Amino acid sequence: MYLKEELERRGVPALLKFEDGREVTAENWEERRLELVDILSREEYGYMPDEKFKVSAAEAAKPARDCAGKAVTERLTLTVSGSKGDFSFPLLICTPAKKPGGKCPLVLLINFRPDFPDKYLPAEEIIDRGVGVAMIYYNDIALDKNEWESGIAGMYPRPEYSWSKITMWAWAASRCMDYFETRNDIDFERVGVAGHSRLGKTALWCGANDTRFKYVFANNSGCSGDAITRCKRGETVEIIYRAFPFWFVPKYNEYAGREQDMPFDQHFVVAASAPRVVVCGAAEEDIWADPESQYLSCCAASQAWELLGEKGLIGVDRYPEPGDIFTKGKLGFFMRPHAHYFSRYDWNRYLDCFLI
Ligand code: GTR
Repeated sequence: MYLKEELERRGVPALLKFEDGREVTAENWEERRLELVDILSREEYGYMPDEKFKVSAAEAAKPARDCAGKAVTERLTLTVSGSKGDFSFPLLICTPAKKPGGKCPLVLLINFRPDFPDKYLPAEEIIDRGVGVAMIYYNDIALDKNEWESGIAGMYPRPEYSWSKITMWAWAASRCMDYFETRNDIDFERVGVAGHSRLGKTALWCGANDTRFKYVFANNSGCSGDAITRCKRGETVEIIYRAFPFWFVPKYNEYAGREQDMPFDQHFVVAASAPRVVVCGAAEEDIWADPESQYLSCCAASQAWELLGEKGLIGVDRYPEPGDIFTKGKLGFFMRPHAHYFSRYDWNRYLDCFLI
């Protein structure tokens, strides 16, 4: 394990031990994985409603040729039906007009804006690599505010449902996946979920909950995302909870200033998607997220892939430097020069992993 001494110094909890003390093996990994999801639900992000939803899609506009005719963009309205009634939100899907074998891989971006294209969504470059891209706008699901009336938050309110805005956004991505499964032009072995910053946290949490996403791309997700919380620089539990209590369940705040008491750390959310592909992107100047702590999480989480006989993180035994790209294993990490942003450089790193 890379940076083993540093992980020990920070007192990061063991990944490969059950809460009851049993050893984790390749045979019981799935049981441990579900335990990780349960711990993170209980302590940090909350639980998704425990019911089966039905989804249907309607055209919101006629499909249009895009990207010089290389792509087709569909604007849909997805309706999710559950015990509390119907809930609808827009879903955009842009796929290559020519799909070899009639199918294409697809990345679902949970985005900050409803615009298409968008500065975080370089559609033509993605299409040119043979990949489709879908997008939802997170405020269409539930507002990024400390209120519980909007969107799905109003239909499944707290405290009756113990969830958070991050969990609601992740839940919506899974409902998109329900819909993708009804189509015959998507390669289900290659569907990924991506997000940046708070939505990078969301992408990780979505991958942990929904194994149908075979790729998880967490861009600059940092605190309460891919960064080890213990002894982290920049943002802490206390700071993030004070600013964004609604991203979490109230229990998380108990660890403000008491990170050492957490029965988990963020390598759990990274490992909860093992042995699927997870790639964590950091940015050199993003000290608030803390690239060193982001890399540490990958070092610790890699044990899950290795336990299963898979290539985990193929990295180095030191903290990362700008320009480092460690994406040869199924758990990838890279550190882009410059600041917090979802850049084309980042997309290209994710697409490199997607297309091998
Ligand atoms: C910051 C927050 C970070 C990150 C970021 C973002 O204010 O402290 O954890 O999530 O917002 O989402 O842009």
